[in-house]
Amino acid sequence: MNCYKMANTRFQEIGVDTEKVLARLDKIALSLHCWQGDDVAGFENAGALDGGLAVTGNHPGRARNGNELRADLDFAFTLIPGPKRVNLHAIYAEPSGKKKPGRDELTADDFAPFMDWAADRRIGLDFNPTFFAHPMAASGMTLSSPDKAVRKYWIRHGIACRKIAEAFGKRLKNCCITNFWIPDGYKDIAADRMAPRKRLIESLDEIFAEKIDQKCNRDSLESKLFGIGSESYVTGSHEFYMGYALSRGKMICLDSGHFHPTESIADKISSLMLFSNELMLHVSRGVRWDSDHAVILNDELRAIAEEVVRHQLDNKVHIGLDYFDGSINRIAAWAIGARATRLALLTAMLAPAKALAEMEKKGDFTGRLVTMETMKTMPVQAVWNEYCRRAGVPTDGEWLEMIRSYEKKTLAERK
Ligand code: RNT
Ligand code: ZN
Repeated sequence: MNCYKMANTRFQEIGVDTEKVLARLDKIALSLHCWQGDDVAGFENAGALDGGLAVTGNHPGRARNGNELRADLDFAFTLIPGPKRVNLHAIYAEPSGKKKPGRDELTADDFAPFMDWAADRRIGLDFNPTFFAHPMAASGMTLSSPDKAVRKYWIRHGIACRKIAEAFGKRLKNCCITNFWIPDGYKDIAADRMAPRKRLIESLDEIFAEKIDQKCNRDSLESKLFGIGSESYVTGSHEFYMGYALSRGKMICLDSGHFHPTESIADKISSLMLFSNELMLHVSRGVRWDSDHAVILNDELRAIAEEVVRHQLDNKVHIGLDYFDGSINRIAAWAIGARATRLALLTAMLAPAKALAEMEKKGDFTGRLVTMETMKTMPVQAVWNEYCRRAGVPTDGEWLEMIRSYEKKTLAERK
């Protein structure tokens, strides 16, 4: 008997149908962040990354333009099972004319190569205005800046981005999610912690006043605890966006690296989903700080997946990856994180959720803990390999060689 058949029988014994699980798993799309492919450089030749973001490592073969980035994504897709989306940032515009548009002048045409590419592959795109790595963001403040001209510039950028996202959604017949993250904050102790937040409310309200077709684009807002250079104060804190997003009918975006190091976003999901219809996640991995390490199958990721799966939030919690590691093969970083995230979802789906909840309700905490421990050695890998095989992608242990040969054939040429 093959491994999958044995696993199927074993899971049946605990009341789980692996075929149903595989069908359910295959309906969840993961949004792959384009910026892992080029260390968040973008195509503007803007110079150094800032906004408190930092990429370390100089592994050879970074994508230097749209074609290289799309080729790398295509290759990554051959390593990642299941439905995918791609998450773009405004700095990935590829304007065709001689005159480069300002970020406040960008239009959907500037993203034609990515739109065509996504249409060919029948995948959806997500989007992000880029409020960093730009002279108008040099003060460390954008939408909450005390300088009206600065605020206005970024408001125009926000509006332009939502229109671009709307065009993505329309063209691809696949609703885009536009995520707003701003770097605004202070390195040192703030004298007035409220004024920037008031300005941020006004700026956001102005951006969202622009009517956009909800079927084509919806917005999320991402908080942060601190960044490099904004250690003492961040305008867009978690509490700020909780209040703002919930009062404006917008989505909150929880980034797993944006909280205290021992604070997990997994436990926030059940609370937020009682007050909101949808949620965006940026799955990342902080090591000591918001270091954006490649996501791996750790307890945190498993806990996040369990929350999504146990509460049947498959269509309501949108999962995007967000990290940038330049010290390892960048395509492998995509594959490691995306495979781990899907494997975490599969693992969660293979657990006897109903039985666990029943035990808990009855106060059988012994049974609950024993069952959870038993799950750790159940033959998940056999089901995972079967899923990969059916999706036509390599199983664990098979894809490293593919990475190595792409590195030799394609990345080595990029000098
Ligand atoms: C920054 C946020 C944000 C960015 C991307 C590039 O701390 O996590 O999501 O990583 O927009
Ligand atoms: Zn993020």
